[in-house]
Amino acid sequence: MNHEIREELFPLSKCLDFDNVEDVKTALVNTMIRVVGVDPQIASPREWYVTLAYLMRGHLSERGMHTARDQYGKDLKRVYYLSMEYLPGRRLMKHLLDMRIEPQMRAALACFKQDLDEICEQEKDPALGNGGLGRLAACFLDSMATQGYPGYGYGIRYEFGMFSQTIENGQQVEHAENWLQEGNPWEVVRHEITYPVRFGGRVVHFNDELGTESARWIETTDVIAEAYDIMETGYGDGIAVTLRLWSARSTQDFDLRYFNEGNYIDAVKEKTVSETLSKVLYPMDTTLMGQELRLKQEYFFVSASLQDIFRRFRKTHPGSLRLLPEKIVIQLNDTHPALAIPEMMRLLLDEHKLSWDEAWCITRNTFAYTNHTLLPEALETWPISMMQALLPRHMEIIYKINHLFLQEVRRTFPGDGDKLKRMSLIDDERQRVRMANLAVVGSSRVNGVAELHSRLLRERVFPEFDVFYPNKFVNVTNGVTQRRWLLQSNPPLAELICEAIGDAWITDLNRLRDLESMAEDASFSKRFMEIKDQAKKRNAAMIAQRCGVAAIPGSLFDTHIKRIHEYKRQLLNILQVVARYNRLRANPSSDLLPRTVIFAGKSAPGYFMAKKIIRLINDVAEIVNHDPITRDSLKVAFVPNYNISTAEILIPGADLSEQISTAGTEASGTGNMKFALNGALTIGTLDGANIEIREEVGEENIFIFGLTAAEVAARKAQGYNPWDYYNADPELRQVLDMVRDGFFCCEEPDRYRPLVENLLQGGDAFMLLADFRSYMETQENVDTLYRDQKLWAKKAILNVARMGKFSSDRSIHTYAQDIWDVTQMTPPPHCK
Ligand code: 26Q
Repeated sequence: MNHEIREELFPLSKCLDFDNVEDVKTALVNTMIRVVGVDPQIASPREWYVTLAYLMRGHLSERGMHTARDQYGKDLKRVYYLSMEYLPGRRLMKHLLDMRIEPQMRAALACFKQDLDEICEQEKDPALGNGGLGRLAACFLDSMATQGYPGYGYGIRYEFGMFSQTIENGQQVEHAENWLQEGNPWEVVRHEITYPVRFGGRVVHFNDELGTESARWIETTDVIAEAYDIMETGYGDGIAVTLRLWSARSTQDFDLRYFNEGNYIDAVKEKTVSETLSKVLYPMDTTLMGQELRLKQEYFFVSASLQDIFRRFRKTHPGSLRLLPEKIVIQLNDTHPALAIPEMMRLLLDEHKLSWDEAWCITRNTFAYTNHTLLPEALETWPISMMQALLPRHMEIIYKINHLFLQEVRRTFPGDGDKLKRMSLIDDERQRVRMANLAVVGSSRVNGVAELHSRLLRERVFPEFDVFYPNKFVNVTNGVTQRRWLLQSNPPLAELICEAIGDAWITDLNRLRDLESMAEDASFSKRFMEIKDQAKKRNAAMIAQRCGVAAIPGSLFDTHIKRIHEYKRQLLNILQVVARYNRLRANPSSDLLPRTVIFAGKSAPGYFMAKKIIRLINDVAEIVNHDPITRDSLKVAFVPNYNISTAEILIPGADLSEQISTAGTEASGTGNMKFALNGALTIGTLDGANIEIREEVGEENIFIFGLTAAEVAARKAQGYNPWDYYNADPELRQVLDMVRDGFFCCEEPDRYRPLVENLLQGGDAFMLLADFRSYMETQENVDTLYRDQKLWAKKAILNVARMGKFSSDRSIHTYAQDIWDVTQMTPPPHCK
């Protein structure tokens, strides 16, 4: 392909000068009239939002073309990030900040009597994910773009994202999240980029002309995958990363003409059945197993993505599939896209007629797999019968991969039948396919997401694989993008930092170290604390509006926000709150430090215990917030519908970050990093990335409590008895008795009996009782320190200064070096 001639014919050169306010004004008016079709004289804030979005999208598209031309021209190796979830947050302000044109845009809008912040508020927050894993994918796209890596994201364009949550009578109620109802101005539909995705049918084997055995997958039911692109440029607006989301479309339109009148309605029904594939995100962040629709979603997305990846590869390397691992790498975000491994085998074997050994060599060297969980019950498995019915050819391929793999294992570990059983891709007893084992065998690298997690993965989850594949397991500690989690979510703090040390930290977070010298500077500390105070006021206003709770002015804002899960131990926190309440009531004149305890998070709709915990928090809030003895020194708020946009307000406005999972259960956590970056101190266990945060900030600047992962394991091995703690600790006993006996729910005294029984009779799987006393004592240390505002400020500033490691830029550089083997591009020039 001759790019130079084309370049001449279609130069990417004349575009809008965003620094010229008059030009921006003209462009806005033109876009509104010609594209949105609205008269600017009467436009609503929403119509202004759509106008801005289209204007920016046009620019992003131009950046995308520059990047694509560069990548094709230089034949660069590409990274494909496959993730079932993305939580990118609102786009508008992000792009204005990336392009550094926020002031110009604000000024242009002011001329039209419009307020940029109000306009930004119009945007729906795309909730195409559950929690950490989805947000990580979004941080990674931002970092890839900012740091200039040739990357693409693939995912599903769910019509209904994560449900929106309200709290009614203290309980979670789920509502459909119809985020596309009013359209999505950031996406571009690619009607010409569609692929068929096949399901069901059967496989026939035959010998081809050359006498080699071939397989054909026939009599399938097909669905069409249609591409929607969202462009992402990073800070400085240099390089673009495309996020391509697949939407399911029926193939049935074609068949309709063959149908007689009587079958018409049924034919349309069929059509809607195929289109349910991209209808809704599964709102659980562990595998509640066996939903056929979920398996179909996984294959749908994987099959479309691989067809697209192959198409792009063949454009530049026709007929040389052996080059694939040199030119592309596919990162699997957990096992959800692990079917990509047998799918690539199928394409290479059945469609490209490669030999098994060649196909396997290419496949294994193309994939890498990130694991995000240690909980054994959260490892994905699928019933063989379901896979057999839906993906018969893949099932054959998986059996063959397994057969050859186990043969090798047998040679290395002769006579160890148990080991073979554990390593098998098939769980014979339960008749299920183990997706994690498939992903490990089919990838060149497997990584955990924090040091401890990666070590425990090797020691506890995949010990046999670790011996068998000595260099396969690596660590890449998670990170977060400072562009969203400081620059965008906390502008006053970002500005203070820029004034003090310049703006290099925006793309190189290690530069924050320069703040260390200001930790004891009186005027810097003062401004730092004023900014925190402002952020708390903004936070308090949001909380008042959203849940009607009045935060206590000047109190310590103690914040626990994340998915509601037993292992994350929101229950331990609320038990601590009850103990605090009891102390206040027992001693009303004590000067216990005033606190506002803030919770937010969603429970999986079918997760009984998590839903009880939400209700308990709300019931406790109801009593505590209205008790005249305590209401001025203790407030509890549950903020409904936690999402990226609420996190952007809650995190800057927090003093204390709760990261209190049972040691050895939280893979990494990323909220912990966002809080510390905004100057909150952490109270946490030695779990996930908390350990590395402690290493960075120093143990005197973090509140660590509780058992270590090793101690948890030892205690369990000895036989852990929660009653020992109940009997030995009167304060704990009083708290548990109150919850169990209905103190917080007089109208239904047994409401929380199951929660307490789960702890006492049920064995307390997450060891809340074992850690309770240590947690209480550490919370007292928090109170003591908070009374010394100067010392608190110093520690908070040191936390910010020492967060350099936790930028997703660092994570991405590590992936690029250790796993992907890709290099940074130089940003193409900006047009003027
Ligand atoms: C799988 C199959 C069927 C239905 C749902 C799922 C499913 C969906 C989402 C399973 C897991 C998830 C999400 C997991 C997740 O968010 N894990 C978090 O990942 C973060 C980023 O690495 C870590 O920081 C957190 O510690 C981890 O909990």
